[in-house]
Amino acid sequence: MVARSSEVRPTAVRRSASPGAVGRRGRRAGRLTGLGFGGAALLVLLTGCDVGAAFGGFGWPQGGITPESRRMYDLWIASCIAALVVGVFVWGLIFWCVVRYRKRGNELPVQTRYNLPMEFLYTIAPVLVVAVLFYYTAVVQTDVVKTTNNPDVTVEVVAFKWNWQFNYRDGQGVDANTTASVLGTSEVIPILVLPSNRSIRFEETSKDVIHSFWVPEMLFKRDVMPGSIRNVFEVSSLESEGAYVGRCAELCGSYHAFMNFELRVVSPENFARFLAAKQDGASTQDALTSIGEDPYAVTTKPFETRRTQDNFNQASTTAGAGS
Ligand SMILES: [Cu+2]
Repeated sequence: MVARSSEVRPTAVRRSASPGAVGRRGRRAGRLTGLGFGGAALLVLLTGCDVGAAFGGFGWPQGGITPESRRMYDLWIASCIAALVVGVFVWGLIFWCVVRYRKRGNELPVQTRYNLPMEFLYTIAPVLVVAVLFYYTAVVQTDVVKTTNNPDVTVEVVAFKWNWQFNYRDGQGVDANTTASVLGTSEVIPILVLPSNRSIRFEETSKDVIHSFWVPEMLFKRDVMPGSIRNVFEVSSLESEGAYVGRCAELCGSYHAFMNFELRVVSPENFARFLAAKQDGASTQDALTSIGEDPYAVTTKPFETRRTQDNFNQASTTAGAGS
């Protein structure tokens, strides 16, 4: 009976059933698992040495100047490392299978079906990976869009085709008063002066169409909506003093690309002096000069619209005039 039943079994099955083969497989599986854990441990060690900087931020902009930007950056780097760990594991399995189970003859390989542990693994593992990524994304997002009741500075951002106005406010919401204002023109880039190491609340509103307030070093942009919608966001601190270019990141019309401004981060003392000078009626340029800052933007310049009489279509003007 035993002899008969062993005769109908495929050769490969008989081979795998031998205790020696099981031991070898066990050792191989152990080695693979060890390699996987070793690789993961190496990556964790490398994380301590700032993997992000070594790999150019994996495509994410570096040099953020707010705590929020650093949290988003860390989330991105951790997600990339997690993806790489999974990727290396899968690539390893693929190449191992290609070599281990390459065609050696005409014998049909073992046909494995209904391997419940494997099916369980490749159903549960992706769900776990997505759940972990979702959890950390939700935590970071909640932190980034969080607003507080008592920010140190509140500034109203007013966008219009194609420039910006920045109003320093004495409180929050539409009912607060503007205590000083900076307005951009076609000739002068508006400079938004803000203090370092203070929490800043931005309240956005548009006079016409949808714009988007974007300072690349904040690694954050938010649409500026017309009407009653008042988009609000906060940064808990601007950590590095300096000048940073700001842009409109929403295609808002012909001169959208020219809609730049400059964020100038100064010390809290200089900010107080700047604001006092503005409230005394000084121009933005004079107020900037009074605190030892460059009076004009240094990161961008007014664009040449080239809208002169010379390049204006005279023929169409004439035709238009007659109608
Ligand atoms: Cu715009």
